[in-house]
Amino acid sequence: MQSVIRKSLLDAFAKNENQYLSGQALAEIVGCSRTAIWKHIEELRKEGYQLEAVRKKGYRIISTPDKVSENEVLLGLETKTLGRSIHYKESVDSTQRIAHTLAQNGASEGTLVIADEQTAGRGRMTRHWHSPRNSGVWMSLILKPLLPPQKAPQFTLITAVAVVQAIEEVCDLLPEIKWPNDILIKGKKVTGILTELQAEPDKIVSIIIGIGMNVNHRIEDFPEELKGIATSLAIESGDTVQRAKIIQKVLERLEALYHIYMVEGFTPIKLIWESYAVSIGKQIIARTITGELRGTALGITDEGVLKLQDEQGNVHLIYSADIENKD
Ligand code: BT5
Repeated sequence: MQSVIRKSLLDAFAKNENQYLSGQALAEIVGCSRTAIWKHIEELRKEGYQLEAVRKKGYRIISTPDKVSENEVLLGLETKTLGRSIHYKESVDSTQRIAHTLAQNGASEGTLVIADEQTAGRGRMTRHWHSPRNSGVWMSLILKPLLPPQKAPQFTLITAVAVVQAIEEVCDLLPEIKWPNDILIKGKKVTGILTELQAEPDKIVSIIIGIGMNVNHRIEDFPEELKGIATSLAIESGDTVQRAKIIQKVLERLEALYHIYMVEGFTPIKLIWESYAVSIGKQIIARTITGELRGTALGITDEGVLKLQDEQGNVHLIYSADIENKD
């Protein structure tokens, strides 16, 4: 376990990003001797932090290890609320289950659960979500908007926009959104979103947004059944990606979009969402729990519901489905 001193050291570097901090200054901030600081700096190096030491100037963090525990995510995170309280676990069954329990026990808005590995990660309708150790972002975020429960599905779309924007910013790739909850790169799934709800009849108590993002997987890391349909940021960009960095960007983008949504409603989000959507205007098959519908995807309503026009010209509103493009 990381010591309290190392945590306050990292906090100090986070607050003074890109600046050198002298041994003396650090000793004063964390309240120990300069010799102790030196020992803790060595410990941080062993943990994978790259620290530069310059005479007469002090220490500066050059890079952090690819870890997703509290310190790495908080270091440089520019949000007010989202991700400010982090529950990190090396291995869990599902971050969704933990977030549900935390929410039931009164966790505050923005509480984030992150795991290095999920042994029973889940998708929609109890499908399995492949979540191997150390290669992806497996996280669940608790939001508590003062809204009626029927608004909850919009959060999948808001999150999808935050994810594509974050990917664009960190990796210079061109991700697309497949309604309602898939993020694709060149047609392959890189991220899935799972929005779940704790609600009273007329109001949301908590929304639990699960995000599963394949980050540093190589193609051979996927099981056979996913090799043809899944991809990762590293496969597409040719570079490994710092998972903490992408988590930070998702949280920052989501916080901004969430604010816009609460003040101005869904319309501005819908416009951005449409600019990333793959199926709009295309021939699609929508598989819902009650059956299959074929037709043209016309777009989404102001509520985020998919509009599909069948061959007879009837327009159907689709609240939840798996979509397959036909052209
Ligand atoms: C989703 O479901 O896409 C939502 C996935 C949400 C996962 C996150 S991880 C953190 C949090 N904790 C959890 O336990 N879950 C959330 P759905 O649209 O139903 O897609 C599921 C389907 O995607 C599966 O049936 C597979 O075909 C495919 N799949 C499974 N693992 C995948 C992966 N790692 N990458 C790409 N596709 C995958």
